[in-house]
Amino acid sequence: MKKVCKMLGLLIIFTTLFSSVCYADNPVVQTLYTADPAPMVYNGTCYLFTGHDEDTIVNNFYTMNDWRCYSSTDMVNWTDHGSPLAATTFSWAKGDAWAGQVIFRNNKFYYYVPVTRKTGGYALGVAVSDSPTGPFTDALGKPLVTNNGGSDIDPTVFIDDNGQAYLYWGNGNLWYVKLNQDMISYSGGIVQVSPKPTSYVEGPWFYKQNNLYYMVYAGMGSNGEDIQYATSTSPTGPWTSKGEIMPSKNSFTNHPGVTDFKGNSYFFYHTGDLPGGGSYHRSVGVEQFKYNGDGTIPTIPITQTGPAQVQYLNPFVKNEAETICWESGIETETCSEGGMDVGFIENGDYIKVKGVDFGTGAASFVARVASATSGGNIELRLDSPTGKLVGTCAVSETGGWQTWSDKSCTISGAEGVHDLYLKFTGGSGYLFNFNWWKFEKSGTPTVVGDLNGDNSVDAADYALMKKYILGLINDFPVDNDIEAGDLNKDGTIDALDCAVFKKLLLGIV
Ligand code: FUB
Repeated sequence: MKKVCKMLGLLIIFTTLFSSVCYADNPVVQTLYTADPAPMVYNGTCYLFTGHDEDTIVNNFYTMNDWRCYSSTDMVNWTDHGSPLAATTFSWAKGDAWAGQVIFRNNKFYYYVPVTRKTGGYALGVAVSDSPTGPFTDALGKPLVTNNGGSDIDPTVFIDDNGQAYLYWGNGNLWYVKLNQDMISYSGGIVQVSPKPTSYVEGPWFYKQNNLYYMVYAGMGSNGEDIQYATSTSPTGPWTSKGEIMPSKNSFTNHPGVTDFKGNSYFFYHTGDLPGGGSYHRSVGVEQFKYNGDGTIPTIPITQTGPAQVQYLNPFVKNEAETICWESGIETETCSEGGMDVGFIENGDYIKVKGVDFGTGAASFVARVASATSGGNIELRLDSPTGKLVGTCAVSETGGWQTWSDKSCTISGAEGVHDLYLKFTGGSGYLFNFNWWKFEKSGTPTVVGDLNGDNSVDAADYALMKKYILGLINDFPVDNDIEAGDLNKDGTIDALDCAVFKKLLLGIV
């Protein structure tokens, strides 16, 4: 995967030098092949669960061992959370981590997936976790649904306004059950949808919008699977077919995932568009769309640019190195400090982070890095891998690939909104690993909690914080709102910061 992305990076640099083509943002993930997208919005973040086509294809068929999780708050920069669930989590499963979906209920996350059974045939399992990023564990120790072993794949789950949850699934035919409140059992029998939506094949995605139920699915198109949809005024049909939304591209299959996020509607799909791509090496893409006035879905073109960014990225808080819009050459891996880090960095590799708001300017940069060799440099460039150099952070040996240390450098000329390129340079071989980064602002350092800028942290600041949480004010008198108000350092100002503030005033923290 590393080599093919590097080739694509070179191709894009070449194209950019000789034309006005922008750097691509689709496919969403370039570090590995992803398929079968399943978005889920939770707590102001869009989580994207995907399947994972392995680099090495076995028996010229889908070779899929685990699922992956990514998240974004701006729909262009995606943070890699690694693998929250694998087929091996199900002791009764043989493999084949095909298309699944996650939903939140009962203060837990439920992951519905198809796998092949050790005893033969496909079945649907359900895994559960307290966190959207996992790890998920098998909720039952046995399949949730075994119906028609050849066709029990691609579960989609939806909870209606009255609390009734539905699980639809199926290849060739479409079935559903009504899930119980516990989400790991169902009542009533398995119902086969008849008639099924026109040319239904697989990959259903079930949801409701403005009192209309939507069944988006992979149908049989003229050149492999296309995405079609049907609607109904009832969660159990009958379904009225509405036609094609998107064809397949460079892959026999396509697979839909639809969600609203921060007031926009998004359509996820997969293609074979990464270098080395194809039917068994797919990659997830995303497009923004608008429903027509009558609730119908327009035809959605597959683009390289993807959606517009919904909010700029704040460089003055800790940002994970694996928060990426586009990359060339790098890979991600599990980090000893938690989450993931960026590894396998070689000379010339880079990470693009889109739409970074430096405001009135950055003065310095700090990176959390580890290196077992002589290290290298992080060049901080604006708007392209060869763009304006605003700082160079030297990374020396730290004593091991997971022995982490902070390295910093001064910054000059980073103001306003830019795409940030973290370009890695150095000798040959792997240079260093990269966990997170952060810029510091020019000027007087912000006092955390001093929201009115009077150089003290007191009840007047707490009152401002409460007004902010209640939506009565949109910012604070100080310039560096986030830095001053984000007391728990999670990148946003919310009720959690208010709680920390209260403890601060009471002298508890
Ligand atoms: O990824 C394996 C299978 O291919 C999925 O379960 C189907 O939806 C199709 O995308």
